[in-house]
Parts: sequence; structure tokens; C-alpha cells
Amino acid sequence: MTSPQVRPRQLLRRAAAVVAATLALGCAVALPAAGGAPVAKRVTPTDEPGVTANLWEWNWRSVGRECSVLTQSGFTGVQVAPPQNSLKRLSGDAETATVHPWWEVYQPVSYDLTSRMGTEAQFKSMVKACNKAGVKVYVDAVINHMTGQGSTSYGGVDYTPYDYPDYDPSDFHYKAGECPSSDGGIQDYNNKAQVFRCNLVGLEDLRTQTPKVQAELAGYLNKLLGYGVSGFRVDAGKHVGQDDLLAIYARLNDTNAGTRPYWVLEVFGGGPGVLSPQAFTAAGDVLGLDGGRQIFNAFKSYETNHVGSLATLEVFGTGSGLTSSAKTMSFVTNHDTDRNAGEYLGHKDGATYILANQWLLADGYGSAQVYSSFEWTQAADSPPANAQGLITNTSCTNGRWTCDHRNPGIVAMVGWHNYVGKAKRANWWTDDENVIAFSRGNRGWAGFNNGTVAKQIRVQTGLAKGTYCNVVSGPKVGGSCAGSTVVVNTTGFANVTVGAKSAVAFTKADRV
Ligand code: ARE
Repeated sequence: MTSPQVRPRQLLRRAAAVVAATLALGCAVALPAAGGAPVAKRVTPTDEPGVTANLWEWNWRSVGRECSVLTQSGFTGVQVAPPQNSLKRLSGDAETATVHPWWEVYQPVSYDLTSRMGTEAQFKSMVKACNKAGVKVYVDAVINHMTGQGSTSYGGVDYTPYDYPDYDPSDFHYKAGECPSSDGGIQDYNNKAQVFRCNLVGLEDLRTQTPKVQAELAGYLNKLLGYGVSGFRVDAGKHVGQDDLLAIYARLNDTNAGTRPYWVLEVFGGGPGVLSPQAFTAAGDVLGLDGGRQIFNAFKSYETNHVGSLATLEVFGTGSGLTSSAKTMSFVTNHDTDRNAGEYLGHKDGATYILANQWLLADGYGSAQVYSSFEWTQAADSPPANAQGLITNTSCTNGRWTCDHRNPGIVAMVGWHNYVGKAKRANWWTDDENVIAFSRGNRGWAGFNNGTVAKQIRVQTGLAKGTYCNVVSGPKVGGSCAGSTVVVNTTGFANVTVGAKSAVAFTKADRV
């Protein structure tokens, strides 16, 4: 084992990081105001997103239009794909035949906002339209690296390896001799120096510890904040490292609403110590990737080899080894895991996928996000696009887009989720296999059946006597139910039939 040499610059950087970490942990900094009296500047991320839809790789026009649908459905935020100028491939290659795979946008070329999703003007009007509709916009921020191939971009900017309009070779770990692996790539995902300073799948890794790179990245993110964006999903956050993440965050302006930007880091689990998601929670919120894996094990493995069941979800959260609810953005799937069928659920799982999303909304762990994107056959497939790679307008009826955020059963549970709020789970019930039910305080009750036959259960609902609309089957319209009903007796009990692969749910407000 070699002992790491600590250079003076590193010491300085660590000192700065300690200051930044202290700030990020929620202290108010006293800044002298013009009149002399100190004013408190909030530095804790306060902009919690609520339920977001991840309209991944929808073009800006389509996102802007959809925000009125989102707000009516109870979504309070939308996450959008990386908006910066990116690699534009000129042809397919031996590894990926398709000319414009979805992943082009994860290879930044410059921070102009001409992209596959539209122009800078279209991005700005999308954000404006969404904000006007009451929907906050969260941007997928690719700040760890630049490209790993190609020479031309959607914005028309040309580049060569390690040389871009905003960066020269001295801005990259590999060129500065700071990556210890033999080929410049991450060979060992458990090796701290490699994870932080080598090229992730060949992507040229920025020296995010330098003031120059930090200023460049903060300039980009501050431009987005100025346009009305509310926060960021930090792509490959694990590979930026905590110190640099905190230093970049400290350079960010407040949102236009005057709050600190939301900041959620992509950190895959499985790494030891400082590389674990838990170790990143001091540098931001984290994506619930381990949670997604546990959801898969509860909902899907049962069908294949009988090792999991919904009953296991009695414990889900810190008790099952996950990061705390308050620090997590939770989801059943995202664009990566949707393409990893052996370990996560995805759109192709149909009713099981919908049911899992409904359960997550009912459970209340983390800030829940619903993934909604395009149909694919090969994992690298382009989203629906023209020959130049520009993504075409979304249609939720042409069979090419998934639009799961519009699924009536999911919309119903977004409403249910918003209604029950922070009420604690109570009245847990399970058959110890694939049927579970619970209330959230006395605000709402929900039951879930992941089995293949309908099941009749007798449960304590925690709600007052009355007839309630099962909102999963249809909303309450005026004084009656569009779908089925559940009758609760004077002691709060109800006999409920939960169909195969379905949910039954109602809130206090759904009584007729
Ligand atoms: C493409 C080609 C590569 C080529 C590269 C450069 O596929 O062959 O070398 O271009 O030319 C996405 C795609 C990549 C694509 C890349 C750039 O998935 O295939 O590369 O865009 O266009 C690790 C990281 C995690 C990362 C995943 C993919 O920790 O951050 O790998 N996820 C994000 C995004 C991806 C995106 C990138 C990062 C890059 O969400 O969509 O890549 O911006 C274990 C490990 C994890 C590891 C995980 C991989 O769990 O512990 O650390 O995640 O496996 O599944």
C-alpha cells in the first residue's frame, strides 16, 4: 500500500472543504449588510422537491406543455435531461450501431444550451411555462467530465480530446497526472483515487478541485438558476467527490425564489466507506439507487425464484440499510436502471412497475420521483428523433413514449401521497407474502397485492365509518365514486378485495 502524499494545495483544499461542509450542514453565515448589520444567508438546501416526474429526454417544447398536466396531477416538480451542448455523433460504430444513442447528452462539449432537446430560448420558455404552472424544474447536471469520443456537437462547436472552448488539457485529472490507473480509466470502483480522478467509461474527467473548473461549472449552473431552475441531479456525483461537490455548491446562487438550490447526487451503492451513499449525505441529498434495488427484490424476485415478497417492505429506509428519508430522492427506476432488468424494475415490467410506483408514493420514503420516458428495444436506442438526432415532440398516444406519470392509478396515488403528508404509518397488515396494507395516521389507507390472484382481506383502516372511493379505480366526482368503493364500519374495520397486481386506496377526503 502506498501512503498518499499530502501536498500544500490539498491541505488548503481540505481547509476550504471543511468550511464549505460546515456551511452545507446548515449553519447560517453572518454576512455584513450594506447598512452594517449582519444578515443571515441560508446555505442548507431547503428546496425539497415533493413528487417529481422525470420526463427524461423529452424535448423542451413537450416538457413545457406537460407542466400543466403535471400540476393538475399533483406533481410539484419535473426533472429534465442534461441541457448543455453535447457530443453529436456522425455515424454508428462497432460497439453502438445507432448513430444517436440516448447517451450523447451525457458527453458535454460546452455550456451553451443548444441540445438534442432544443435551443437555449426553448429551454428558457420551458422553465418559464413550468414555473408559471407551479412546477419546479430540476436539471440533470453533468459536471464530472466532458466527452470520451467524437469531435462535433449539437451546438456546432468542434473539439479534440481534452480541448474544448472552456477547458484545455491542464483542466483534466488524466493530463495533470492525477489519475493513478494504468490506462486513465476507473478499473476499480472501490479505489478512492480512481473513482474521483480517473475517467469514468472513458469520459475525460475534470479537475473539479481547481478554482478555474469550479468557477466554470458554477457559471453554468448559476445561468440555469437565473433562468428559474430550482436544483440539480448531479450526474456521476460519486466521481466528483465530496470536497469538490461542496466547493461547487458553495459557489451557487440562490434560486429565483430565494431558497438554496436542491442538490441530489448520483451515488451508486456498494462502495466502501467514503464511496458509500451514506458518506455523500453531508454533500447533498442522494438518489435512492439502493432503495430501487430493494424494491426490485420485494416486487420482482418473487416471480422468478420466490426469494422476495411485499411483506419485507414493513421495513424500508434506514432500518433496511438505506440513507435517511429526508436525504433521499426515491424512485422505482431511472434511465440507467430501466435498462438493467436483472436488478431494478422498469417500464417493461408493466403492472408490477405501476404497482411498485404506487406503493412508493404510499410509503412516503424520500422525495418520490416517477420515471416517464420513451420505449426502447436495444438499450442504446435513441429517443424518437429526426435524422439529425433532434428529439421530436412527445406524444402519449403514438406508442413511442411511456407516459407512466399519466397512468390514472399513479396519478391517484400522487394525490393520495400529497393528502396524507407526513402522517406516520399505522395499522400495518400483511399475509406475510405478497399482500400488504397500512394507513398513514388517520389520513388515508392503502392495500397492495403483488400476487397473481385477487385477495379478500379484513383490515383496520384507521378511518372513520363510511363509504369511500377506491381512488385507484376512479376518483371521487362530486358526491359519488367513479370506480369501486370500500365500506368502513364503526370500529374502522373493512373487508377489502385487492385485485391481482393492484392497489386499493382512499383518503379521509374520499368519503361519499
Ligand atoms: C458511452 C459508451 C462508452 C464510451 C463512452 C465514452 O457507452 O462505451 O466509453 O460513451 O465515449 C451514460 C451511458 C454510458 C455512456 C455515457 C456517455 O450509460 O454508456 O458511455 O453516458 O455517453 C457508474 C457510475 C455512474 C454512471 C454509471 C453509468 O458510478 O455515475 O456508471 N451513471 C451516470 C449516468 C449514465 C451516464 C453517466 C453517468 C456518464 O446516469 O447514464 O452514462 O455521464 C456499479 C458501480 C457504479 C456504476 C454501475 C454501472 O454499480 O458501483 O459506480 O455506475 O455499476 O451500472
